Amino acid sequence: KAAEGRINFVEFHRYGVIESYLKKIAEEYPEITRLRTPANTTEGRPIYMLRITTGGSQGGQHTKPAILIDGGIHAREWISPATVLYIIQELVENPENRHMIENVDWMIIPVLNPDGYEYTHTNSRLWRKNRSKGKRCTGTDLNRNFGFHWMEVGASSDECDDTFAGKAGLSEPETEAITHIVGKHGEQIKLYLTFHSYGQYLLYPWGYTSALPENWKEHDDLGHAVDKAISAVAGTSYTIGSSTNTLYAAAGGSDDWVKGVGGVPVAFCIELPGGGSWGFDPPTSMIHPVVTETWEGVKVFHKHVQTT
Ligand code: ING
Ligand code: ZN
Repeated sequence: KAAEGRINFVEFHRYGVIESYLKKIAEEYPEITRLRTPANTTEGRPIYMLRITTGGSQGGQHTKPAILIDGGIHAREWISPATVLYIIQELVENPENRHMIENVDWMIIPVLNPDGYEYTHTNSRLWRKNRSKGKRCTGTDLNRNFGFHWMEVGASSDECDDTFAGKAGLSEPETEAITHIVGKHGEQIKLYLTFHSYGQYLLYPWGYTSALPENWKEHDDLGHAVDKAISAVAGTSYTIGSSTNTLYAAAGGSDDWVKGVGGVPVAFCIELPGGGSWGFDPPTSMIHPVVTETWEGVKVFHKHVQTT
């Protein structure tokens, strides 16, 4: 049974609550956590990255394989930050999972787009982009802004569109936060997971082309193993394949950049289950079932990194 945490999974939290939780656990578990602020947003909010590993700053850290995880690239996909927070809670607060932080170093950003996330709470529930100002409209789609085959397909150059790719590749502080982390720890990072919603897909590169990466079979086998673990809980099943061949072609996604430029061998974009009238607004009663079943999949991802 999971340890009692300081955050709950019966409601979607405002950024301030998430911020307090991260600070509290970083304070309470100094031997296994480090809280960093890799960037600030255009509205001045800090983006947080929690690093979780045993051994403190000396023993082990930097030498183990690492897993990089982000959530909340898209503002309205609320189940994503909830899922990533649950992963943090399990890794930090549940002693049963100690082995998972002993042999792997975790770098976790629960909300990459806090400006957009707050805007979906205060103004417009279905906002997708960040909140950087343009001349006529606001917001860049962070998952079209990464600088690898930027703007080649499935992205818009009109700043008023939901898939506006930005003034240039990597023009935004949020995307820069990811490239900075990967630039610094690229060799160590063996797996990247980016959580989105919705549709129950385990997507691997590429998004910019229908061609497949050299290690597509590793992705495909791993995806099927993860699906098996998740579906064993309550029957939720995922479709596995490359972004282009399974969903649609779109360049500038984070997973394409992390693999294609960052050199991280394995990358997945996980489209969590949907719900509610728009798909992006599952009822709060769905949070606990989704985050707990998804955690079973994360265990399989961890095992893969540990044994390869
Ligand atoms: N889906 C992703 C999107 O950014 C994706 C899926 C990513 C497709 C990259 C192709 C390439 O559109 C959601 N839900 O955001
Ligand atoms: Zn998304």
